[in-house]
Amino acid sequence: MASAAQHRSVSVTVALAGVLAAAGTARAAAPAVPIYGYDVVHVYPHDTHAFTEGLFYLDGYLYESTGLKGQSSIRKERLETSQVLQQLDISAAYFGEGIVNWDDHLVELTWQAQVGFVYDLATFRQQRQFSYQGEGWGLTQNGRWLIMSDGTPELRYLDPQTLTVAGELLVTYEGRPLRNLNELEWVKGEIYANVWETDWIVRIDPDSGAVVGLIDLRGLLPDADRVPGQTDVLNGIAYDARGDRLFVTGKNWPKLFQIRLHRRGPEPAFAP
Ligand SMILES: [Ca+2]
Repeated sequence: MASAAQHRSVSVTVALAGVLAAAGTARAAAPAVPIYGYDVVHVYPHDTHAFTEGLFYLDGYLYESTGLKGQSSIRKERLETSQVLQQLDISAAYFGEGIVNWDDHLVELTWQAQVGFVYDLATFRQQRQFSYQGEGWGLTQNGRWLIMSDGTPELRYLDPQTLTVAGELLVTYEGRPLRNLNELEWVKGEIYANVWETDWIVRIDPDSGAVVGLIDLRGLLPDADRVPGQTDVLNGIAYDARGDRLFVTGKNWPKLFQIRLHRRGPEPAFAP
């Protein structure tokens, strides 16, 4: 999702404030949603010109998509060095969004063009395109379905063969729809989603759509690493299931982090 759409940022900020306020007031009535902090396990370099829109890990490599018209690409990278081993630049007509692997393919969404692309995973050669309604934001898969976000509280389940909508999941936080779900990752039976323009990732129960965990990534990228006008928001979650490694980064961030989550108790620091 484009941070260029600045007109939306105010309402998003208000929405997060609502999320935070709700957490503070709802504890008396219902068990609070667990909050997770993080420990940094490793820090890797990340391209400060990569406006990250999609990220996944597969067989030892990172795959990343970048956005912005004229700067959109899909890349295969070395985790340790961020060296780009393979890159396909996307037509300037499209703003690249989420990517995910499916079999020998790589599937990509675009933001507002209502067009997605299927590439050969090994060569990045385009094989077909498909269409969908609304916007395209994040993309992941659970071994059965592709799961897509579009900025609304609804996640779409796509048939990976036909790329048509097979179902929808309404995501709620303490009973209320939660929008601005951005980059996605399937992690140990849950859907992790960046909440756009925040430093929070929500953990979603894929059966009920309820947020069952909040990951607080405030402070992950130090202020000293932020370049005004360049460094953008947290976006990008990848999971190495075999090694149980969780990676996160952001748009134009100089670093990509492997993090380990730990449960935090309710505490005043969660106040907005
Ligand atoms: Ca991802």
